[in-house]
Amino acid sequence: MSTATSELGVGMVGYAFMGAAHSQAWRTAPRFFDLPLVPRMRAVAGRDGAAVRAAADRLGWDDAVTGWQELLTRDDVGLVDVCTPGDTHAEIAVAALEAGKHVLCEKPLANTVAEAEAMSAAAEAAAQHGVRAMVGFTYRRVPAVALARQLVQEGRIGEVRHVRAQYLQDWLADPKAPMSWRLDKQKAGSGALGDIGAHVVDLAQHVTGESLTGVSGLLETFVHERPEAVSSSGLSGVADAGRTGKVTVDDAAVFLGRLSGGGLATFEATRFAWGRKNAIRLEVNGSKGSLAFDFEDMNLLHYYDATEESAVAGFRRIVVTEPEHPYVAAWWPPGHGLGYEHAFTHQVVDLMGDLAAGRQPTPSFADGLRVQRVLDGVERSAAGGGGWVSLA
Ligand code: SOE
Repeated sequence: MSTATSELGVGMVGYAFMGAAHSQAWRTAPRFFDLPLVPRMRAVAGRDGAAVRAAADRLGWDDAVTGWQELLTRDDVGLVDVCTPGDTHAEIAVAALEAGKHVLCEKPLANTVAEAEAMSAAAEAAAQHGVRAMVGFTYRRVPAVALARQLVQEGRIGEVRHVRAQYLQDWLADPKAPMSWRLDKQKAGSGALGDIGAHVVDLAQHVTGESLTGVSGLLETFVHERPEAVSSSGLSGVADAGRTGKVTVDDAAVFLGRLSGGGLATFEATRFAWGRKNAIRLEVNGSKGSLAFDFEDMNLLHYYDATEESAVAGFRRIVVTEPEHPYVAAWWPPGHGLGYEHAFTHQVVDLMGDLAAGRQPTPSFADGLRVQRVLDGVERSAAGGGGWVSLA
């Protein structure tokens, strides 16, 4: 293959927290992994000319442009990476697919089921021409999570009986923490439910290989008004003493569901769990054993094998840093551990491999739509007081 055909120009829209995480992944993936298709960081788009130029320099992009539409007409851009708030995902992703650009889009796929349906339809049409779309449910690519899925697929825990999934953060537990776009329904679609609940819904379905067939849930907003932010960085911001804004999304979501294989699942998503910084906890109990993961100890997977003699059976603590483990061989010697950013790098690695092979990358926009339908089901259930909503 010539050098020209083994490169893919990338254009990214947005350069805040997610844009920074994606940038490091585009930069790092070809340095640690032998990729069949090498990404080139061609241009980043944002509305503020000076800020986007500074971001391009800081994050390592060749060029900065002030309109995302410009990425669609550039010959040196073959993939558009959407790292903007949810209210712009559908417009950008559909236009990019129609322009023949592959798309990687941040999660949740969209703010509504209707938008997600349009995106999924656009992705299906584009796939006819070899143009691919993927949604960024990144935590699938944490090695311990990938190992958990592998063990379920190998039948190590038998039939899935329970999934217990939580995503706990505390960055909004202080009522004085300032407003952000993530608290605005117009921009974010929903609150904890879509921002972090979406991740655990995807993980539950991905790790078990099953689908949620119905849900019942409750949503709550604990703090309805907050100071506006004068500036923000990552998830924190500097509060404006004089102005307040209205929170129009949920602060927390609890819900339960049925899995297609007959198991039961419970979920909790909140930014009000003091002391829990990014606790993504997933426990799966099967007919022959259990698996447990907590992102705050992300290099570990706990495995209980119920076929062992009861006198010596117990949760085994697997340190997921061996070269045999998913993704790990490209990194450090055993025991040296990986972090949050590595999952983004693995996302790029898998995407490049799939594009080079002409395969559909996962999670696809259809998978993103499946998650969106679950989120919508929880919202409908909560609006009606918590009754059952079938997703069949
Ligand atoms: C905020 O809660 C957030 O940044 C999410 O939007 C991300 O998807 C998650 O990875 C970390 O937390």
